[in-house]
Amino acid sequence: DQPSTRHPLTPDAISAYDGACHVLLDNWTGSSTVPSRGLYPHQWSWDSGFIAIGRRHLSPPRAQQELETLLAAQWGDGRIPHIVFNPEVPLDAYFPSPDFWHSTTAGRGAGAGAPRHVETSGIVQPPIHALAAWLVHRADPDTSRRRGFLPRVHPRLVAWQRYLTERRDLGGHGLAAIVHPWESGMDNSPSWDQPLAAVPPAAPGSFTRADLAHGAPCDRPTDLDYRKYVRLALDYRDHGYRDDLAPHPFAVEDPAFNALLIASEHALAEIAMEIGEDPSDHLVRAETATTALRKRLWDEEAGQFFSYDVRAGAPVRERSAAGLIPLIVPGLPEHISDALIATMTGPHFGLGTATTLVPSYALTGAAFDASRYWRGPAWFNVNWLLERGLRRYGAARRAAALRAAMLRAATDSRFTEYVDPYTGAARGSRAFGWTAALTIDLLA
Ligand code: 9YW
Repeated sequence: DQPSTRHPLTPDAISAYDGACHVLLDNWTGSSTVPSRGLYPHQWSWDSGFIAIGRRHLSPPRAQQELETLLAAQWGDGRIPHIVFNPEVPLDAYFPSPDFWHSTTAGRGAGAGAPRHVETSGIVQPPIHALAAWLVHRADPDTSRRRGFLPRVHPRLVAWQRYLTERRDLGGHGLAAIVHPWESGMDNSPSWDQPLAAVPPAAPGSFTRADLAHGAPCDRPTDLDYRKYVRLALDYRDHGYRDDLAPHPFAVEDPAFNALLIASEHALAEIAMEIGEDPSDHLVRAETATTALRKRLWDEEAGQFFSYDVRAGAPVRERSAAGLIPLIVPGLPEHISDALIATMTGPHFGLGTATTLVPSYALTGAAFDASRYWRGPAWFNVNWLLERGLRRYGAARRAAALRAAMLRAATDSRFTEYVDPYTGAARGSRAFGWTAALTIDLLA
């Protein structure tokens, strides 16, 4: 973890803290936290990572439980599913529901070792978990040691990272590939338009979207996007979620996903040392993946990382904020960290000039849309990662301004899911878990 400054408790800070605590209390189910009561009523993988990072300041045992509830749904092959379904929630509250994924059905999830005691999805989300576990431990090492938290989660986190670096190295260059846009956590990013182009959409009317009951259609992915998401997920399911059998027509190396993989490998090294194990394997793996990230995804001329479309054998030259997130990776050469900060604050992302928060996609990009989900709006988890990256690479003044802007936007919008990057207007659902949790982390 990087040193963070202690911040004064102003009346604004107290009210932000209070509001954020309420969201986390309201969204707690007894064993984990829902991202949002209406729109996302189950447990989501990377949400739980961010939420645990905020919760560690309120209740280290609950932050540990958040991660352990998720890890209890880990599959035999090491994957951590992107959704763990709450059996008490009606099937029609969220699409795709357990009767779509069929994780516990023989011939479906069973072949890849899906657990029998709980219904889950069959795809994954970005691997923030080892980093989250380490930060949760650091918040209260005594409680963590007394409860045996790290020795319990370490083998599961190792299996998760190995699943990604071994079974998901579909390009063969030492990076993990995502096989579905939902796996990026940035569902409808313009970076997926090209790799999705040849995917045949599922038939219109073959499923019912539940998300439109909770959000404005112009803030959400389109129907055509959803039809492609459904097709990819069904194909994967019908191959038993087996990475050795599934054809994976969508296979993309995403810089944000891989940056979190690397940050988590560094966290595993810290965890190994804390529990008396040898960290060297983790450090070697982190180093190897960092070299692959630079070789394969860095674009010197663009001053940012791009995704790589494994099927097309070519980079996707769309300026997504995912291409800035490697700023969280330790040990980048100065020319890369300088270029990332210059791109973030230059005309493409406009931080500090056109915007106060980094948009999810470049303001200058042809597909930019200030309202539509991951095609322009600013998200709190992305900005939280970038704030850490700015601090890591010595841009303390910029980091402080970004932190202040995030706190303002989070409280003004009642902890909304995402905001219009120009106006700060709230978009998506309110009382959103990671927005509240990361507010608490920024204030702690
Ligand atoms: C969906 C829960 C998830 C996030 C993703 C976000 C969205 C699910 O919500 O995906 O139904 O579209 O894109 O990052 O984890 O908050």
